[in-house]
Amino acid sequence: MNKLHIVSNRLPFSIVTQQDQISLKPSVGGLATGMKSVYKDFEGRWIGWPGVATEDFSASDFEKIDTMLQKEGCETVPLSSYEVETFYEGFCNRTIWPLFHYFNQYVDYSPEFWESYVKVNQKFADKTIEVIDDGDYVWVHDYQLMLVPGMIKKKRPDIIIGFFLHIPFPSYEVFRFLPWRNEILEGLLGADLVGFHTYDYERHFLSSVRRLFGYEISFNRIHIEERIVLADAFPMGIDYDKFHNAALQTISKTLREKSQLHQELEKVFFVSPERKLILSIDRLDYSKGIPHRLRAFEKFLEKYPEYRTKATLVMLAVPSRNSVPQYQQLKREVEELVGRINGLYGSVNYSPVWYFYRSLPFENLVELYSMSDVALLTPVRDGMNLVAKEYVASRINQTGVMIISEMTGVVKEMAEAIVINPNNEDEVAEAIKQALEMPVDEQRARMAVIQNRLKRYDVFKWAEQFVASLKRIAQIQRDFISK
Ligand code: GDG
Repeated sequence: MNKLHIVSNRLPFSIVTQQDQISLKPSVGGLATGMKSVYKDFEGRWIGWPGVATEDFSASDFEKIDTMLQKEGCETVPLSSYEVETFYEGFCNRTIWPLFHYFNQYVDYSPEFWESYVKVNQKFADKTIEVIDDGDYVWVHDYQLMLVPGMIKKKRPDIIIGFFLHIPFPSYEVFRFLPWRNEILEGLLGADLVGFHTYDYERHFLSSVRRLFGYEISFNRIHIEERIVLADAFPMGIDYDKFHNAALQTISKTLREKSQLHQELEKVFFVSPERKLILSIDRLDYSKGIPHRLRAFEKFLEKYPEYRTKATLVMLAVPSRNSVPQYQQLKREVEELVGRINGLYGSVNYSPVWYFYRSLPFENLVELYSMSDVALLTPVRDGMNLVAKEYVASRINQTGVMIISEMTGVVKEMAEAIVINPNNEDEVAEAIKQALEMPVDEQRARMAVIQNRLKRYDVFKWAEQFVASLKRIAQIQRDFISK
């Protein structure tokens, strides 16, 4: 049996310590859900970091963690706090993340970060090489591990490797700023299949390969001496049924079963039945365009005073990367804007913006999705944006309107939504009005089309198709060598 091993920065479990007892908590993110379905079938291992620095535990506790993870099919790559700081918070989140999201002015090109990135990628590659048997497949994930495919290929040229990038691949004119652009491309080209959310990212990648290395490229095949590398688009889906079924349960709950948040939201409609909820959910990240959204909402209230008591923006900002200065600055900016809007247009009975700076349990997330009339998502750059897909999956009676930024990957699958440029605040303000006034028939017609599309291509299909392509490329590679 050929196994498939998954390599990602984080393992699909986090470590929980309660009263000196260490336990594992499964992650619920999109990647973990999609991958669990494939890696169990292929009997492979999951190689990754458990999310805690080695110094945070005694050597014996770390061994315990390692053993627990081994039992779950995982191989641990331990990272010291210096590595967490320079590799993860450094090169990943202060170099690659801003550059690939077109935030040039935020990029930190410290050579110390780069050196750590190389060393940590080598650790991941070495651990993977230890577990590979002949004929196995490897699937490496995301921007934290772009050198890993090349490092594995160097030692095991016979192994078929896939790589998937979860964030945008920027245009060559941006990518070329990176002092280590050649090394990153060489790393990626160690894979036999390089996957992206959209065709645009694939195109940018191919153009960087052509311009930096001059390799011959026919359609999406890159010819490198004795082998070829295939680039392709695989738009990531969500666990559609999970969200849909949870939303079904939410609307059928009796009063006693309802969460406190659910009851609070219902009270609003009880007091003012005409009130509409506009939902905004993201990690607090500068790529998500949160200040743009707030300014557009402010403009909307300024321009259409009749909505001043009728529209509430429910904004969930999930804490993220607090140690990076730009994230601290963004938090202050968002809080100031929320304060300004509430100060200007709020009254005893009405708060224009309900702002939550925290992460909510899954149940509450689905309640927000299913009770909001409009989803307002305005990233200035976003690889995909799974929140948009989750909102759609949670709309049981097919009402609800999606306003989505044209700078996201998800927009390619949502032509029926209201598509906006997040930098055009007047356009966003008009879109809010259009969404709030959209006739129910039109809402249903648009929503039904998007729902059908997302239901068909869910996260399981996504993983299945990537793996099927990986197997096809194994054959193409063999044919190519025997020619
Ligand atoms: C990266 C790329 C790409 C959010 N708040 C809570 C919560 N969430 C969950 C959502 C969703 C996930 O987090 C966020 O996913 P996104 O795709 O929207 O954004 P990123 O975190 O930036 O993800 C992105 C993605 O990778 C996948 O390839 O789409 O472009 O940037 O699943 O549900 N979950 C819970 N409570 C919260 O408060 N439980």
